[in-house]
Amino acid sequence: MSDVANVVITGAAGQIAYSLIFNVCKGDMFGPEQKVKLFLLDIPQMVESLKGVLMEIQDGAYPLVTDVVCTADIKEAFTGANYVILVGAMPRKDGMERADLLKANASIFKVQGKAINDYANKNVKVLVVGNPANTNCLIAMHYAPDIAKENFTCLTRLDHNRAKSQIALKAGVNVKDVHNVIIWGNHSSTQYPDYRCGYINLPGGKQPIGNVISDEKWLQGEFISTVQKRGAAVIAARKFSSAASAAKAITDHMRDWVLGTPEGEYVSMGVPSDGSYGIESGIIFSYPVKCQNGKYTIIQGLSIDNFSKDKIEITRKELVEEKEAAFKFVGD
Ligand code: NAX
Repeated sequence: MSDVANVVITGAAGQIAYSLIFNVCKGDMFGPEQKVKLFLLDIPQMVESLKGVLMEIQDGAYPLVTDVVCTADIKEAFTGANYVILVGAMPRKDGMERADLLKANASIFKVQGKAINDYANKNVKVLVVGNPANTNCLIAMHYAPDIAKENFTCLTRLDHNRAKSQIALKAGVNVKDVHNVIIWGNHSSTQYPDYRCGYINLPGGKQPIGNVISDEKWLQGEFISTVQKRGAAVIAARKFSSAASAAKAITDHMRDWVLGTPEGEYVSMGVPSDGSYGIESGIIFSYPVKCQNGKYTIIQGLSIDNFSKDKIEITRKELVEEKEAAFKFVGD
């Protein structure tokens, strides 16, 4: 990494970005020594609003920030990028069918994938957040054939963090003591939050989650549905979608990818499937991974019981359907 990392954030005038940008400025994402040049991209109508964000970055007096570029020009934003965080997307509007949403976003992520291919650093790391995140990531990756596929990921860390917190609340422990929960599949309500490989650090040593929480009905029912539907629950209560927690999850995802995960720790990332756990290649699937030296590795050899197989199949099937629908709109 050069002295200064070029970091692109799209949807930079939106509500997630309003937390995320300041996490980056503070050094929470790339560490306390890494200087950053920020490229904040939004649509032309929002560039005026970006100027307000720029003033707040200046007023925050962050020593790690060397420069900030606010733009609606995709070439200006992506040129020389080391890290690209694609947050901006077309939101679902009233009366919009799922197919309309896929179509609108497929065109956005096609253009952005091409721009990453043409202008970004060849080692760029890309995280897609805008929904439908897995399929948007697939589209962007498809249109960036000169960039290694493993450099494209999508965000399921918010779901992962939600799962950890639900387990911590139920077990009455601090969330830092909950480890190795897994989110499998799509960042949607078909995702499968899986506690079976997880453990909790207790004063007497580590214990499987299933030994600490004896309520199996909860683990196989309410736990899963609470995590699956958490986004909708936040909207119902707050009238806006998750923002600060999404920014925290994006920061966790990028930090772990770049700086590495602790020994023995799994985190969940949406990554190009490679046949692991019977998921065909050609979709972006959330797996348990560990990260070292800027690369992730899918954790292999976990046992998958029949209950889990069924859950994983539901989310796999949805991703294949989304892929087919999205590629109808963008061609090959
Ligand atoms: P906002 O509507 O507050 O902000 C989105 C911003 O993106 C707007 O400023 C808009 O002008 C901009 N934008 C739209 N099209 C663009 C384009 N082509 N290029 C650049 N900018 C563009 O949404 P926010 O709450 O910030 O959420 C952003 C996205 O994250 C949404 O798609 C949302 O569904 C998704 N989420 C994904 C999550 C995940 O875990 N993968 C969790 C949180 C969030 O729901």
